[in-house]
Amino acid sequence: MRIDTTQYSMEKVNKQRKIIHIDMDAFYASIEQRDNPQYKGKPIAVGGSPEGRGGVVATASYEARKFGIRSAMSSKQALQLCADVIFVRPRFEVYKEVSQRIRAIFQRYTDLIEPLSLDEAFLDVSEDKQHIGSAIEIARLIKQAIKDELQLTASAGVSINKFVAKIASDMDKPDGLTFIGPSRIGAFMESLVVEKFFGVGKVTAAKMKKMGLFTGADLKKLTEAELTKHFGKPGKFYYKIVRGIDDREVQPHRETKSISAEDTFPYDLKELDEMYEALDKIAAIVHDRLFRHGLKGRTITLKIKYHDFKQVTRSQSFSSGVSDLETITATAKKLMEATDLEDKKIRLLGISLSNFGDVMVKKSKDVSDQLALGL
Ligand code: DCP
Ligand code: MG
Repeated sequence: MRIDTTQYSMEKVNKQRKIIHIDMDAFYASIEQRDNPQYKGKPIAVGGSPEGRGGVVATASYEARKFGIRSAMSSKQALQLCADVIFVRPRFEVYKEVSQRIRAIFQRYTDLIEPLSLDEAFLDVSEDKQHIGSAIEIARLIKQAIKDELQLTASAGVSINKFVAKIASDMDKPDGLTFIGPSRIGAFMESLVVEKFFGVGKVTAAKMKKMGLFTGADLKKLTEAELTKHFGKPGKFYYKIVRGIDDREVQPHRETKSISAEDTFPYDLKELDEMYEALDKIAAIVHDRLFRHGLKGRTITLKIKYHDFKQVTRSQSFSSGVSDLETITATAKKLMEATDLEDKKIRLLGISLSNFGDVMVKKSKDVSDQLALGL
C-alpha cells in the first residue's frame, strides 16, 4: 500500500497557528496598589524619587497616566504634571514572584511560552494541553485566573502570529482582550502607522515619512526589491509583515543572553560632547531594559559604527553583576575614550550588558542600590 504523504505535509504547512500575547496592566504600579490599599485609586509612580530629583519613573498607575505621567519620565517632570503623585519604591522580589505565578498559569494551557519581560509573554496555543481549542477562550481563562488568583489584570491579544497578537494586546488596555482574525489582518495592517511595524525604529520611520510612507497601505505599494533597495536587508521583513505574514516561532527556551540599546544618528557625530550625550541616552534605555528584566550583567560592551560602516566593539567585565545607571554610563564613556576618536565620524553607538549568570535582582540590598541612585 502506498501512503500519500503529500496531503499531510501540505496540511501541516497550511495549518494556522493560534498565538496569544499577554501583557500585564501597569504591572509594577498595579502590584503596589494591590498590596498597599492606601494607594488604590491614587496617582502613583513606581521608581521615582520623592524629592523629585534625579529619579526615573519605571511605571505609573492609570490614575497617574491621566496626568500624562509615563515610564522613563524623570520624577521632576512627573511632579510638574501632578503635584500629588506618590512615588513608591520598587520591590523587584515581589514583581519576580508574581511573574513566576503568571507563568505557572500559562503553563496550564501550553509549554510554548516565550517571556519577553517580567510582565509580558507570547504563548502558542495551537495545541493546548486542555484541548480547549479556542485561543480566545484560553486568553479569557488566563485573564480570569490572573484576576482570581493574583488580583491583577492583564490585556491579551489573540491572532495567528506574534506581531499581530502583540499589537492586539495593546489595543484595549487595561483588562482588554482583542482578537484579530485572518480576515481582518489585511485591513488592519494597512491602517497601521509605520512606527508600529516590528523592526522599524526612529531613524527608519523618519526616512519612511520623508519618502511619503506613513501607513501600512503606503508601504504595501512598494515591491520587495524597492523595500530592500531603500531599507537594506530588513526590507524583506517589512514586505512580509505589512502583509500580515510573520513566521517567527514562539521560542520557549530563548534565554536572554544580552540586553542592549543602540542609536543610529540622523547625522554622523563628530563632537565629543554629542557622543557623551548620546551615550547618556542609550545607557538610560539599557538601564530601563535591565530593570524590566530584573537582570544584572557582568560585562558591558560598547559598539561603535563609523560613517564608513566599519565597526568596533570594546568590553569591560566586572567580578559581580552591575545594573546601575552610573556604572553603565561611566563604563561606556571610558570604553569610548579608549578608542581612537580623532577625525572619526560616528554613525551609531550601542551599549549592551551580558554575562548574566543567575545574578537576578533578588535581595533587598540590590533594590536599595537602585534607590540610592535615585531609582
Ligand atoms: N518598566 C521599566 N521601565 C520602562 C518601562 C517599563 O522599568 N521604561 C517596567 C515597569 C512596568 C513593567 O516594566 O510595570 C512592564 O512594562 P510595560 O511596558 O508593559 O508597562 P506597564 O505594564 O507598566 O503598563 P501597560 O499597562 O501599558 O502595559
Ligand atoms: Mg504591561
